Amino acid sequence: MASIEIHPDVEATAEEIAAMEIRGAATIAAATAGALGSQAAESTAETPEQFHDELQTAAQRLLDTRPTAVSLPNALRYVFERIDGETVEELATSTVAGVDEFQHRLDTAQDDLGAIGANRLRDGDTVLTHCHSTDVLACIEAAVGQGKSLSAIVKETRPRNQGHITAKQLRELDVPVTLIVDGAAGRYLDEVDHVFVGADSIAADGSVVNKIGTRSLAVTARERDTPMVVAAQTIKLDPATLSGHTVEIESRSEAEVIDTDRRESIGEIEVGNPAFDVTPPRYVDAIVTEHGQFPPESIVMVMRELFGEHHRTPWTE
Ligand code: RUB
Repeated sequence: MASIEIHPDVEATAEEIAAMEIRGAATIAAATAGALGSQAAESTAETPEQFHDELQTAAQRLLDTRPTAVSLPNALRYVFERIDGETVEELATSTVAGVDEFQHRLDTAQDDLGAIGANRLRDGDTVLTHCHSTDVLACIEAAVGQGKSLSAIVKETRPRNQGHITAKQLRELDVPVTLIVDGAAGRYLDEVDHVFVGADSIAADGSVVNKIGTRSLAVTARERDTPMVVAAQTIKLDPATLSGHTVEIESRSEAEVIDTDRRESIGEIEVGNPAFDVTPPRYVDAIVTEHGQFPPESIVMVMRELFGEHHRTPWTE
């Protein structure tokens, strides 16, 4: 049997996702689909069977990078379900068309979601953000586009400081930004009108998996009656949770938390670095998607409609 060649774009994309040079659930999805497109467009397969093997191997390489954002398997699922044809050429053409369609839908979904999220925001409002979410920024950008004047409190988001990216992009929108350390969020919640966060995965019961620190933010926001809004395109819905699977929480390198010298100077310690946490639905006021906003408890209906009862993993079939 001929050896399976992974396209250099797939390898590069996988390495960049693992190293978080490509990060954030929607961006990971777009890059994953693009890499699969390169694999298909420049396939060296001589038979349809080899083509399928190539795509499955590429998909597995991409899946092995980060486990939590369901947008990655959802991107693969979308493209695999559109692969069709008798010859390698036909199979490649349908794959590339599926990738183009997926990427176009991602853009459209984010625009539609942004327009819906913007309706929650009033002129003069202050928004508190955690991490960096393109879905959240789409809501703020749409509100600014409607002429609303907003300001933002931005949590730095240890250990990787994705809040710095959020702060920069908000400044590009001319939104005044106050950058705070994560532990200061409670101090500011009385001054803010909404907390807006993104999601990496949303489970069938409406639990929201997002960057570590989201849960404690949500609990404190509820205590202050500050609305907690999750901006998440439907590719963040995890169909595997319909059949009882749980979302795997990525644990990242201890070196992201503390450098070796500092650590050694402290003495014998353990270091934990979970990258995400789970916010129960009771702390979430609304999930804003491209199809409208939903209370978290009813997101299961959207999930069933979009994915059916049984989630497939076509890259293993
Ligand atoms: C990113 C993160 C973001 C979601 C949503 O984590 O938790 O809130 O992925 O982002 P990391 P988006 O930096 O570890 O990837 O709205 O852009 O999909």
